[in-house]
Amino acid sequence: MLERSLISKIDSREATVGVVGLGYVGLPLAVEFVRAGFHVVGFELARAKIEGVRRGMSHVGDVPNDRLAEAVETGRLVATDDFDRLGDADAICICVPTPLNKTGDPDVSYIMSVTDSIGRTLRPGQLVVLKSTTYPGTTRELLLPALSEAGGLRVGDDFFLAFSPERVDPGNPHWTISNTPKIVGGMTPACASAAVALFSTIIDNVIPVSSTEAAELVKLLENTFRSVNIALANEMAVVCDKLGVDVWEVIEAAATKPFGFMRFTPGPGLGGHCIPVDPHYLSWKMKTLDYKTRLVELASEINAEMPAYVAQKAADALNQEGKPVRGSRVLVLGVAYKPDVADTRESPALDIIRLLASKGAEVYYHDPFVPSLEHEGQALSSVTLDLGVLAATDLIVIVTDHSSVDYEMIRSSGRPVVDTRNVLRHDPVEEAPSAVQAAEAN
Ligand code: SAJ
Repeated sequence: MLERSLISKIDSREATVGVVGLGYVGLPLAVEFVRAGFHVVGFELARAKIEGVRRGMSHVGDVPNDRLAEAVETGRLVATDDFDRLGDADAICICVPTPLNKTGDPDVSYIMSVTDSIGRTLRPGQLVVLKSTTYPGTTRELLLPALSEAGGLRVGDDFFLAFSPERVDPGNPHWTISNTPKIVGGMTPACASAAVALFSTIIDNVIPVSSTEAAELVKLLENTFRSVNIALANEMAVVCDKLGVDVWEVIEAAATKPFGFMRFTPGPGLGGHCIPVDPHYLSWKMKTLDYKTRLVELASEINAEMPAYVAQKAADALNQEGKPVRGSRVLVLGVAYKPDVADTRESPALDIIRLLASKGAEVYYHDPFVPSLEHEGQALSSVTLDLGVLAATDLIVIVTDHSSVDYEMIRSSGRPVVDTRNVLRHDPVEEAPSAVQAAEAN
């Protein structure tokens, strides 16, 4: 029984774990498996990342250098671009990107390239776990045939195949790999058992579901849930703006409801390579089945419209000052996709910069986490945030509310501000009595 021998190799830590893709998911996972006692081979295409890992220099914010160096010093973490060594691993976790291509459709080329490599060295007793977020059916329709045809091995008997989504909230100090419940869907019960055994060595709570499709959909539900609720918050921001009501007051008041409400906040749009992307994997798959996921798609549209909405608010704010956009100096404060991370992928700030520049504004940015930025072929550098810079600024647009920024300086500069994150925290109750207070006063 190959399943049993694999599980005993996992339990005894004799198993070698392969992690393909040493990014924000793969590198933390590799380090956790080393800390659990395994030999880990990290497979990565980028030479710079491989060299960095070997030197104990982390390229992932959630993995401090000392933690990586400690793992390397055990002698049980190696990084390589030699994918022929995939056959050495008893268990392989695929943690490669699943972006959208130019037409907005799923790009599973990274998954398929790795799967082909695994297929070339697939041997009896190996477990393969796909972790990349993808559309339901990917594991069964793409990976299973590619691996089964490779060497005539039978899934569930000769090799094991599962899907297990990552749940990483970059920058979140509280929820870590080990204390975040892990969902696992096996192609067969034996596949599920092997995957549960593997992740149970590093995660407190591992939960099997009945199929790989169920596991794939769990992840898409989690992230689509966020996209839809963020879209509602964004639509409420537009509604409140048109009604002259403070959306932040409304949300904070609604959030006092102890049941049946979950607080989401409006913003300049959706960033990161998950929430803006993942819902499109679901809607794309359903289109192939002639079903239009209208709510999912509408939410994505609303979120995607927010950068243009913010650019318009900026133009309106300049207009209030009697200044045209053209020639005005606009400081974008924060370009990462969310606070206290350095990642600018899909960041709405990039759209806002582009839109304002296209209207003729002289746009520059400050972000303590992002020293430089590639913008339409131009290299932009983060400017120092000081009174001199602020005095020469016609408008400040707060796009990302990093906690380390001196907002008191922003407020005291007296410059006009479009605050998409309510970080200047004007308290609407202090400024003007709410309807409730007005009623009570009468
Ligand atoms: N955002 C809002 N309003 C909100 C919440 C978020 O505008 O109320 C924006 C953020 O500014 C950001 C984007 O949405 O631009 C995504 O934010 P996020 O908090 O979902 O952060 P991600 O994409 O780094 O991580 C998410 C995980 N986040 C949380 O669970 C809080 C989780 O959904 C996934 O585990 C992860 O993506 C992933 O890798 O799929």
